[in-house]
Amino acid sequence: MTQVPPYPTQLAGSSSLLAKYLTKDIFDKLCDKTTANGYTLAHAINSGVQNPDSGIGVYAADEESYDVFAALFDPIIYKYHGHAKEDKHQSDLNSVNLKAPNPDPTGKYILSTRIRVARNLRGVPLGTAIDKDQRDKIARDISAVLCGFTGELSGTYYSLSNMSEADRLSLVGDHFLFKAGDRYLESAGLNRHWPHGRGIFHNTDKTFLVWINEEDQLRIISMQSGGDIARVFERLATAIDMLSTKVQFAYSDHLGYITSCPTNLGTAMRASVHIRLPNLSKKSQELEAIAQIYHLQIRGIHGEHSSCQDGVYDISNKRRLGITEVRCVQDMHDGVVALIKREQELAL
Ligand code: ADP
Ligand code: CIR
Repeated sequence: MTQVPPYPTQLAGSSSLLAKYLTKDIFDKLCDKTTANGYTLAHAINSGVQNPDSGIGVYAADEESYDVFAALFDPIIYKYHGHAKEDKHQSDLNSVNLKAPNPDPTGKYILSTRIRVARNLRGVPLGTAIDKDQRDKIARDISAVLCGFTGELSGTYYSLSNMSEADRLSLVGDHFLFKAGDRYLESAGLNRHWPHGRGIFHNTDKTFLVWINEEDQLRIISMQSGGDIARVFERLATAIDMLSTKVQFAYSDHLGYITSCPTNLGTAMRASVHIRLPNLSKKSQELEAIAQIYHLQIRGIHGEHSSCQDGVYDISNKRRLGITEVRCVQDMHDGVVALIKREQELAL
């Protein structure tokens, strides 16, 4: 008989969505449930239990996790994305529908623009439950597909196992590569067998990059200096189209692209700028208010959970599910236009 874990009392002081929605009743309802990949409630909540400072605190192992643990995941998804159980997701990667002239043509505020999507393969467990052979196979198969790309997207695959420490640190420092040792991912089981099966593909200019087997099996990234958001989106859409002709991704009509963290469901897209806002940085309530109106998330520029330095922020769309990719980027664009306008007013 499987042993049922006790209710995690460590959540008492946490403000995560896990702590908010994992009542004793929900816990009792879900604590003996398991998905076909052997994923239990204890696995799904471990990150939030071990890291009480989590914002969310849960991870999935497969599309089935979102059904089996729906009593916990549904309210989290609704709170984060405003997407209800009966809602459907929609996709639109057509750059013609995006109205995003460069908000900063003189380059005074926007340092760089980056848009990424997460993808996972249909029928393969997510990184939280994948085994070593399955992970290695993804790295082999996907890098082979990417190495067949031509033109602007042609590039090289670099495995993390063979990379020198100096090269790795330089790629991380320049914002191209994921960091090692994230404690939220660690306790979600996403760092198992590190660094095996992990790697990065990129073109010569490092404007098109694909992370393999980090938080999601693929993170497809388009980025460049400055604020030409439309160009970055167009490049990403082309790359996604090309990959989609070779690989089948996990997708549902309700949840869109299936990802290990529920915040990434749907478009799985985060469109961001690194932007200098020295005056607004002294008025954090105003900054937060604009972010809320335009559905923006504010991060520091050294990745998630990093803090702001010298008035430079990572500003991105917060919503990803139940809205299209074009809408995600439009949220970010329109919010950035508003932030720059206010920054200019404050400078007068
Ligand atoms: P993700 O975008 O995959 O959710 P992170 O917030 O951890 O994850 O960011 C990953 C890396 O991408 C970090 O090094 C971060 O600084 C970099 N990055 C994010 N947005 C931009 C941007 N607009 N310009 C340059 N680098 C960026
Ligand atoms: C957390 O719960 O804080 C981490 N597991 C990361 C959640 C996703 N990131 C985010 O919403 N900023």
